[in-house]
Amino acid sequence: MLIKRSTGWQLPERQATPEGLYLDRRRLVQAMGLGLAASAASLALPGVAAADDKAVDPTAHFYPPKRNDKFGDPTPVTPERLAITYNNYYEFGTDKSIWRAAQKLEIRPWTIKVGGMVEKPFEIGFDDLLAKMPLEERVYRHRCVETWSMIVPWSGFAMKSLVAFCKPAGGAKYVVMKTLQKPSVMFEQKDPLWPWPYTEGLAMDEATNDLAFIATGLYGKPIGKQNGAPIRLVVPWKYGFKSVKSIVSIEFTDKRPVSFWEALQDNEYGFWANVNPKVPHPRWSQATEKPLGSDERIPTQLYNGYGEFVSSLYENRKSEKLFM
Ligand SMILES: Nc1nc2c(c(=O)[nH]1)N[C@H]1C(S)=C(S)[C@@H](COP(=O)(O)O)O[C@H]1N2
Ligand SMILES: [Mo]
Repeated sequence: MLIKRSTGWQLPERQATPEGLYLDRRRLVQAMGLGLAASAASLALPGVAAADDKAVDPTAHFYPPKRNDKFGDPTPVTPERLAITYNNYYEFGTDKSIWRAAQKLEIRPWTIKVGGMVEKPFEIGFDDLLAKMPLEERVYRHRCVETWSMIVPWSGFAMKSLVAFCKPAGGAKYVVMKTLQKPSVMFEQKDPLWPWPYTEGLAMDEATNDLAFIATGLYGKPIGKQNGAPIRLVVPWKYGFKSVKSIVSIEFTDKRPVSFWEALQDNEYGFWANVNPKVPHPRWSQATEKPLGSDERIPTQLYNGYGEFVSSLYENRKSEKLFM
C-alpha cells in the first residue's frame, strides 16, 4: 500500500516546478492532490527539501539540474521513499531508521573550511560554493559493504570541479573530508569510543576522476539531511562508507589519512575499499547484493560496474589492498 502511494507522489514531485518547491509542506502535499494520512505525509517529507517547516531552501531553484548520462543510466531507480528512510548515518544512531533524528541537523549557515596543502586556506559558505559549481544530475549505483544497494539520481557537481576550486599545491597526494561535529544533535558523537568526526579520504587521481561526484541534491531536490545535507561525497565504485556526508572540512595532504572505519577496524575496512564481488569482507561475502525494495539478490560487479571509468587508477597499485 505504501509502495503504491510512493509511486503516486514520486512522479509529480520529480516534475514539480520551482514554484512548487516553495510551497510549504501542507500545501505541497495538498497540491499533489493526494490527501495523505499524516504518517504517510511525514514519511514522504524529509526528502522534499533540506528546508524545515518555516524556512525555504535558498538553493531549491537549482534543482533538478540537467541530467548527464555519460556514466550510464542504470535501472531500476530505487523508490525515493526507500532511499530517504533507510540510511547509514551513525552520528544519528546505529540502525537504519535515523531519518527522523537527522531532521534536527541545522544546515544554514553552513561553512566549509579548505586547508592543508593549498595555495591559500579559505572558508566558503555552502550557498556561495553551490552558485559557483556546474550542477548536473547523475544516476548512480550505490553499494554498501553490508550488501544492500540502490540506484538513485544525485544532483551536484564533479569532485574535480571542487578540487580545482580549492587550488591544491603540487605536492598534495590525498584529499581528506570530514563531517560536522555537533554532539548536541549528532548524539552518537558523545560516545568517545568512536573516532569522530567521520573522516574519509581519496587519492588525488581518484578525487579528480570524472566519476567522483559531490552531491547536494537527490531526486531532483536539495538533498535531505539523512542523506548527508547539504553536501556529501559520492564515489560509486567504492563501498558506501567512503561517501562521507555533511562535509565541513576539506584538507589536502601528502600523507594517507586514516578513515573512520579504518581507525575502528582496519582488517575489515581499508582505505581503498573498491567494490569487488570476489573479495569477501571478513564477516560476510560480497558476491551478491540486495537492491532496496527487492526480495531478490543480484550479482555484485567489480568496481560496482564502473570499471571502464576507474580501473586504470589501480594499475600501478596492485600491491595495495585495493578491495576492502
Ligand atoms: N558522516 C557519515 N557519512 C556516512 C556514513 C555515516 O555513518 N556518517 N555512512 C556511510 C555509509 S556506510 C553508507 S552506505 C552511506 C549511506 O548513504 P545513504 O544513507 O545516503 O544511502 O553513507 C556513508 N557516509
Ligand atoms: Mo555502508
